[in-house]
Order: sequence, then structure tokens, then C-alpha cells
Amino acid sequence: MSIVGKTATMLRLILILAVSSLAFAAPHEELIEKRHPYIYKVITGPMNWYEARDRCEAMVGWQLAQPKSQFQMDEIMKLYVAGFYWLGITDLVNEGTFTYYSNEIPIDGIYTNWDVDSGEPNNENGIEDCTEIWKLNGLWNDVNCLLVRSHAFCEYHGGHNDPHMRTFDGHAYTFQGIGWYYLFKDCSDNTHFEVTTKFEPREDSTPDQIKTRTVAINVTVGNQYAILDGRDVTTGSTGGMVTDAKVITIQEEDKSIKLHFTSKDTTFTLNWTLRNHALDVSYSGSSYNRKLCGLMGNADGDPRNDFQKPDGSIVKDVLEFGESWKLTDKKSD
Ligand SMILES: *[C@@H]1O[C@H](CO)[C@@H](O)[C@H](O)[C@H]1NC(C)=O
Ligand SMILES: *[C@@H]1O[C@H](CO)[C@@H](O)[C@H](O)[C@H]1NC(C)=O
Ligand SMILES: [Ca+2]
Ligand SMILES: [Ca+2]
Ligand SMILES: [Ca+2]
Repeated sequence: MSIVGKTATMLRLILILAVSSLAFAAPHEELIEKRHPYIYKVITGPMNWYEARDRCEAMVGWQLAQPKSQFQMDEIMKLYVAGFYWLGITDLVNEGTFTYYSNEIPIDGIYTNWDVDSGEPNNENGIEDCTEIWKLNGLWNDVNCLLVRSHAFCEYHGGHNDPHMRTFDGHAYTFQGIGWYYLFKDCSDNTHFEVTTKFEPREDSTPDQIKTRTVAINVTVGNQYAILDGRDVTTGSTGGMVTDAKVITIQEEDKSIKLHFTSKDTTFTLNWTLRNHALDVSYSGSSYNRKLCGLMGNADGDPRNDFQKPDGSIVKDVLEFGESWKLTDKKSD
């Protein structure tokens, strides 16, 4: 039985975002999309491991790449050409225990891609403490940190002022998507509602550091919809199925736009505070516990399983999770 019970429970999302009346021209969006995914880049040497580390970190928000999943390795290998590339994994602190260099967390049990058929990691001559990708298939080798290599992978780690999201179950994460995404929707068999949001890069984004914000929200409940495009509000009927849960109310206030809708026993509230660049989502009621899905997770009370993709599988990688909730090309009628 749900721990939530009957008590009205407020579950919240905070999205850092900004609203502006800028026109978002299609060519601009195309340009940005081409940079995506944007979290890895290659730097070119010659450089030893320490020099590679320093050069990645010289770019604000970047560090040597520390792939933590096959998905991330696949993203990295899209940029690989040939030869040896440094990674941010070492056993410098404790011989034999490889860790992510930025936080010293051991990689075992998370993800490894050693060239085990070649006996790696072998700590040859007792002096191999750094990690490189050394083959086209992306396999890893431990190697002397002072050897000079021609390339290294850097990864973007977000910095601290990024948009951050919090699922209904309280899992906070950073995801810099661009385009329309499912924020949350009714994932029961008979879908009553869905809420999608459009993320756009902020003005202070650079090709290396993309920060996004919400610029529009589309709430569809049964056959009713409301589109908030900054301060422009459009409401209407989709001509789809008729439902009794047809109430979307919108209050425009001085500094915020507040939207409510009710389905079964549950009232959802979106409070978009324009000046503070924040979107607050909450609900009261229990009918949709475990029945929601999207970027705000599955609302089953457990924050650990919130990276659930549309096919129901649970993943660890934030980019894989986030991108799985992107709307595929919008139908043009
Ligand atoms: C809003 O969402 C509904 C349901 O997904 C969709 O049919 C409609 O085309 C969307 N409208 C806009 C302007 O995105
Ligand atoms: C909307 O959210 C802002 C910021 O979180 C808060 O200060 C404000 O009181 C909220 N407004 C309403 C009507 O709930
Ligand atoms: Ca070693
Ligand atoms: Ca080795
Ligand atoms: Ca959950």
C-alpha cells in the first residue's frame, strides 16, 4: 500500500528557467541541435595525463572524461578517430583500485571497459596508474601517467548554477535538453493528460556550456489544452476524446502564471514564476501514485528508480533518460 495514503501530499519540482519574449528562430535552433550531444569533447596534445587533466579543467565546467556507462562510452566513441586518448580514471591513490579522479569513487560495480583479453589492467613494471582508450573498439588500458599521448576526452560536468530538476519522488538532477520533452504524463492505460515543456538554450550558453530554460508549456487534459508560451496563453479543444476531467484553470498574476487541472481525485498545480525563472509543479491526491512518467519520474515514492524510460526500463544515465522523453517530430497536420 502506498505510504502516501489519503493525506494531500505536495510533491514538487523546481526547474530553473527563464522566460523571455525573444523570438526563437528555427535556424538558431538547428545550429544548437547540431552540437548535441554536447557533453564530451576531444583535446589534442601531445600531453601526459596530468597535462590532459589540467587542459580539460582549464575550460570552466569541464574535466577529464569519466565514462560511467556503456551509453556514455558510445557517446565518447562517436568522437574517437584513432590512437591513444586519456580518460579521467586512475589508481594513483591506491594501487589496484581504479577510481574516478574527480571524486575517488571506485569504478568497480559502476562501469569498466578494460581490454581484459589483453590482460589489462596489468600495472606493467609497477608504474601504470592512468587509463587510456587504446583501440578502435574503445577498450581501456592502464598506462604510465607520464607517457605522452596525442588526445584526451574531456566531459562537461555542468557547473553549479545549472537548471536542475527534481522528480516527484525527490531525485534532483541536471538535464540540459533542447526541444520539447514530456515533463510528466498519465502513464496508465487510458491516458488522461500530458504536460510537455520546451527547453531552449539561455543567452549565456556557449557551444561548450549549454544551459537551458523552459520557454513554453503545453498542458493537455482530455480534449482540452492550454499552451503557455511565455506570457502568451492559448487554450482550446483538441477535438479528441471527451472526458469529464476537463478543467484547466489559469490565473495570470503579476509575477507568475498559475495553472491547475484536476483528474480523478488529483489536482495538479503548475506555478511558473517569471521573474525567479522557476517552475514549481505539485499535486495533491493519490490516484496517480505510480502512474506518472516523464522527466519528473514515476511517482512511486522511491527516488532511486526515477530514471525510467518510456519502455519501462530503468537506466542510470541522465542523458539517456532525459533524451528518451523527447517528443519525436511534431506532426504537422
Ligand atoms: C500540445 O499537446 C497536445 C497533446 O500532446 C498536442 O496534440 C498538441 O499538438 C500540442 N500543441 C502544441 C502547440 O504543441
Ligand atoms: C509560486 O512560486 C513562487 C516561487 O516558488 C512562490 O513564491 C509563490 O508564492 C507561488 N505562488 C503561488 C500562487 O503559489
Ligand atoms: Ca596501477
Ligand atoms: Ca597496461
Ligand atoms: Ca520513483
